[in-house]
Amino acid sequence: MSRNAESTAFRSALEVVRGVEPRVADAIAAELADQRESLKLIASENYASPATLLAMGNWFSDKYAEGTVGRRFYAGCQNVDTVEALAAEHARELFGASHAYVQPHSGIDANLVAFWAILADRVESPALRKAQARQVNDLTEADWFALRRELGNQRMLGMSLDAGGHLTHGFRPNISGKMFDQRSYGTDPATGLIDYDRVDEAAREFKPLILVAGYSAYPRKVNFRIMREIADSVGATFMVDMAHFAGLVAGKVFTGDFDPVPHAHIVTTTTHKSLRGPRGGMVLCGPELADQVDRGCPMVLGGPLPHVMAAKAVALAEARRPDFADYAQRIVDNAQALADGLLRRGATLVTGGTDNHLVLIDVSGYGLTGRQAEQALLDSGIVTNRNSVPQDPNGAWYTSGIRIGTPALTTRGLGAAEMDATAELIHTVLSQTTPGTGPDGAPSKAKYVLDPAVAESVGKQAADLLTPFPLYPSVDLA
Ligand code: DSN
Repeated sequence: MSRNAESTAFRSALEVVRGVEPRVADAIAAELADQRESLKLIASENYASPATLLAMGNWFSDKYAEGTVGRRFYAGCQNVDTVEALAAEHARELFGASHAYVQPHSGIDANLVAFWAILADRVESPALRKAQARQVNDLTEADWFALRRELGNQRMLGMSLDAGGHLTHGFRPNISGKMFDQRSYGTDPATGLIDYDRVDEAAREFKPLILVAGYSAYPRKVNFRIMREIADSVGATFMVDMAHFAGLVAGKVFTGDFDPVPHAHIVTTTTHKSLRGPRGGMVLCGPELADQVDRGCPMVLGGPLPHVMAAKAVALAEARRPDFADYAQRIVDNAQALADGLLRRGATLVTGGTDNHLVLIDVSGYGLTGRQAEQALLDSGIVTNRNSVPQDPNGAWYTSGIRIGTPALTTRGLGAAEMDATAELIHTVLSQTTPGTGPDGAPSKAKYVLDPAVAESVGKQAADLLTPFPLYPSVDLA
């Protein structure tokens, strides 16, 4: 594809939008400019390819397609069938899964589909069986009451939030925490690592219906073979949410015991993080759960987004190319170079390093909260997000951690030398920031003091670091 074609495509699209609402066209162009200028270290973000982005902006957006391929509730879905089938085929081949469901709009949606499929498969409820057999009209009020009672309060065991687990794994601010009776397993306070013996103990004591593995802020690999053995020993369904590290599975950096697909009964993911696709979700499973998973829409989801499924097909095709494996390995090499650079400069890292795409800095070593550190880094042109650390004394709002990840900068082409330079910039900002005080002079967890000259100098260095690695070099909007 020539660079010219990509520039023409995006320029023309903006021109058309500008003809109706110029402020939207301007905001789209400004977003590209902002992304080009910032040192993006948000572990869950990336840059999708021009082909992936362009596959989303079209008339597939106009089509309703509830149901699944070949079994729709609307007529005229033959082209939607084509892209949905292609996306599912690429997903199955890429991950070695027997079934792929590519409709979820996001990670939470994918998890809800998985929860529903597991409940529907596992919970003993005659009323549910009737409902599943499409005999809904035969259900009495008492049946419906029993169905709700039997589905409610099932048990889930997942990784605790402050150890890096995710809200959607049964935590109260999320619907999953209201649906399930949840317990969590943490990490070893000395090493920061998952202690599988403790997970085993918790599973034996709690006897969950679902054991969940997966994380959004744990900087290490998880041994899914051991987790499956634990699930089997208590008769739990083993679910893995690989949203953060799906790209590392796709790129065969995580193989054997660390590849969730052969070990889990069901795997969920987003498609836009390390996998570098469009915003969206996906579910992979074996034949036992496939039928329930395929009921995701309209059971759990609103109408599928065919334009996003088209983009998923494009991105998954890209991830099947040999160069994606090289990309995935470079994500981890970069994270390790960043971790090494921070450690050499005296930073404290949760677990002492990383073997995936993310690094979690405990900024209490710099005398800061996560919120202070996040804002000071942002002032200096470095985009990160604050995150709890295990047993965080500052809670989930202020936190004591900064989470950084390398998928996006690796897409731009930055390598080990630039990661070391990035570590220097982060360390400079954090070591020169001090906690501030509130209006009454009391210590504040949000206010901070950073010399604007330092922020400006770091911002300039960050911009210089990016100059040799233009974002979307094929796209010129001028
Ligand atoms: N919001 C994503 C993240 O940043 O990790 C996960 O939901």
